[in-house]
Amino acid sequence: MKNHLPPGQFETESWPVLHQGDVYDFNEETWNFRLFGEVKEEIVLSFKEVMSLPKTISSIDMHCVTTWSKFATTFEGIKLIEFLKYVELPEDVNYLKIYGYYNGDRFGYSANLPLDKLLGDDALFVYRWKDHAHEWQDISPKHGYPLRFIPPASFYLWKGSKWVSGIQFMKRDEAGFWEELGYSMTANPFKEERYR
Ligand SMILES: Nc1nc2c(c(=O)[nH]1)N[C@H]1C(S)=C(S)[C@@H](COP(=O)(O)O)O[C@H]1N2
Ligand SMILES: [Mo]
Repeated sequence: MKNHLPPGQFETESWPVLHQGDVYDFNEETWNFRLFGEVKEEIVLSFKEVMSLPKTISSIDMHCVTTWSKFATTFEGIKLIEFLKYVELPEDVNYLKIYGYYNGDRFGYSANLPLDKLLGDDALFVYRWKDHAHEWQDISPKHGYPLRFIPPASFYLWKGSKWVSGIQFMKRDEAGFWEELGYSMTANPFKEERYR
């Protein structure tokens, strides 16, 4: 796969850390993953249940809206579609919000995304990574331990919630944390969709 730098971005070898608020302190006893919103029945999965889902290894480019891009980090994680097997969705559910921790609230951060762009190997809830300079290792607390979302490279990285807590299924597109503050709903780096 050829590396492709979106307009206004520069390549970095390092993996910068960027988020609002404090770092989530993982506790397996209280951790769970909720599937809710426009679903026939809400589901709550335990850490063990989530970690027993089938694994996928995938190399994904990351593009942060603050202009750094990191190419081809290899992640191990769980595809979004693995979670779809747990819920029955009405036909007109086309959007979702992926939630994550923010300052004491496990659902304080969120990002909205269109469901049809998240059906591949490059929409991953990840827990391990490596790259050409690093061996396989756990996602660190600052990068989202124990589980964080990495969106396909056709979305800026703010769509990748760290310390994930659940997925809300929606019939209409609704703004998440940064989108409410003026960032793009669609967030395609190749079209430079930074703000709205
Ligand atoms: N829970 C949570 N997830 C978050 C954020 C945040 O503030 N809180 N920031 C987002 C932004 S703006 C970016 S660029 C990426 C950065 O991920 P990284 O620190 O692993 O590079 O995380 C995203 N996920
Ligand atoms: Mo960001």
